[in-house]
Order: sequence, then C-alpha cells, then structure tokens
Amino acid sequence: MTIMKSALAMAVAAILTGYTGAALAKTVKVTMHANENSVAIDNKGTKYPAWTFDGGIPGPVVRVTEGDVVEFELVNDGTNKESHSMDFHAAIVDVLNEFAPVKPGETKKFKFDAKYPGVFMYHCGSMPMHQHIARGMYGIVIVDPKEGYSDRYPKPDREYVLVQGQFFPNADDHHAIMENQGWGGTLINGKMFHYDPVHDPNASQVLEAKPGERVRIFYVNANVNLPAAIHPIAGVWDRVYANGNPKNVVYGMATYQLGVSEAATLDIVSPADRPTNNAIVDHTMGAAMRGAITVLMNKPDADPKAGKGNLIVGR
Ligand SMILES: [Cu+2]
Repeated sequence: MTIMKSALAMAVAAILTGYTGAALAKTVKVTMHANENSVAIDNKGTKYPAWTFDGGIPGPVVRVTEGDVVEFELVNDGTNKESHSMDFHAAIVDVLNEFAPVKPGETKKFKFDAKYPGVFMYHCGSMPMHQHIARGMYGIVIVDPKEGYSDRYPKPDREYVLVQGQFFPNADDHHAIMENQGWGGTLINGKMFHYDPVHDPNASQVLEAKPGERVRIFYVNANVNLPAAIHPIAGVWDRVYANGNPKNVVYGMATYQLGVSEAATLDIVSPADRPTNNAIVDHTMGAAMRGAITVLMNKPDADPKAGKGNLIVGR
C-alpha cells in the first residue's frame, strides 16, 4: 500500500507516528494490489493459497482522520485469475459503482469521505463473496476522531490491531465455506494462535504493555459466518466503543459481542502495582480452541516501541 498525504506537517507526522490528536482534513491516497498468493497461516509456516490485498492477511491498515477524503485505487494484477473488488464499510457510495468487480489486468479508482469516526471492516465483494473473504481479502479502516482525545476517549498508552477471520483449509470448496463446513481454524492477524506461546510453542510474539497502561485494541470480526465474543481473560474491558466511535462508549464490560463484519475499539487497563497477563479470546470456545487466543503481557520491561506508531500490528 502506498499512502501519500498533503502538505501539513502535522498530517505527515500522523502517518509516520500514529494518531496524535486533532488534525485538519486532508486527502489520503491509498493503493492496494489484489494478489492471489501463498501465505503462512500458522506460526510454523504452513502454506495456504490465499487471495489478499497487498499479499498479506489481513490487508494493510488504512488509518485516516474523520473528515478526510480517501482516494482509493485497486489494481487487479494481470497474473490473477479472479475478479476482485473493494468494499469499505467506512464508505457511503454506490455498491454497483464504486464496489463493482475489477477484472484481472484492470484498475479501479474511487474516493469517499471518512464521515464517521471509528473502526470498520473492509473486504473484497466479488462473487463468491464468502470465498473471497475466507481466503483472506479483508482488513481494517481506523478513522480517528477529528476532535482528538477527550475524557470520553482518552489517549491510550499502546494500540493494537486484531483482525479475526475463519480459516477453511479447503480453499476451493466455496459451497462448504458458505455452509460453514470444514472450518479448520481461527486466524488472528492471519495466523492461528498468532500471539499465543502458551498454546502454540511455535508462537514467538505477544502483545506487550507496562503495568497500569491503557491498551487500546482495534478489533474486527472478519469471520465469514460466526459472531465473536471478545473477552480479556483475567481482566475487564475498561471501556468499549461500539464501532469504535467515541460517542458509543460503554464501561466495565467482561465480554463484548461482535456480529459478523462488526468492529469495536476495546480499552483495557492492567493493575499498576504488579506484572500481569491477559488472554484476549473469542469466548466462543470453538473459535478460541481453533486459534483465537492472544496473550497480552503487562510487564515493566515491555518494549517501549510495541503498540505505537506503525507497530500496532505484529506480523
Ligand atoms: Cu477478491
């Protein structure tokens, strides 16, 4: 993905270092390539014939500020076999126009206003849509609020993106995918047990924070068929923002339900006086045991760079 922003130094700083607070509206150019490429879907490197935006599951994080204009370009490379498309849930446009399929070798451009702050799914909408999503064509849009941080929406110490998806090993059987048959795993940012060395000895990453820090999770349920029940084991969500909108805040949530395609922003604050760990799970046990467990370690020697700037998605 290439992102370019117009001149304001503040805006440039925002794209390099993450959201810093109130900002003026700007135009953000985003280009993605539809790819039909192999990816590793677990921590030991098992390959899977995915369809992706820019080669990875999930696709690139698109982060803009409320009021920005997003100028988007989808390149469907001529080496691909399938038509692909882009459906931004943050966009208010025409499904038959902007979101129409793009044939191999063709490119499509459209733009939209990021009218509402929050977090949103994006995905390919080409048919069979369930297969294009299941094979990996999804991601997150973060639209930061134009008014910046507030008492209602405090500045976090760390931010992490978690995008959940269902893994169907038989990638070609789109009838089975539609019927939720053959569901083999749950992907968190593209891998089963991606950040969970407790349940997968091949996992090498966890989410990190220091004791007492406010950790903000931007979570998308990109499952094909199943809702998700997001719970931080050994913790309570301090605040949850429905659809990530600062106006939609609820407090003290043990578990937060995310319907299919739904996204939310979830804040957690760990005890300040000792190191602790949380396991962020989809409490739907069939999903947790298939890979939807993410360890958050709250420790004094947490990497000072983790969960900041461009390091909000562990790869
Ligand atoms: Cu597609």
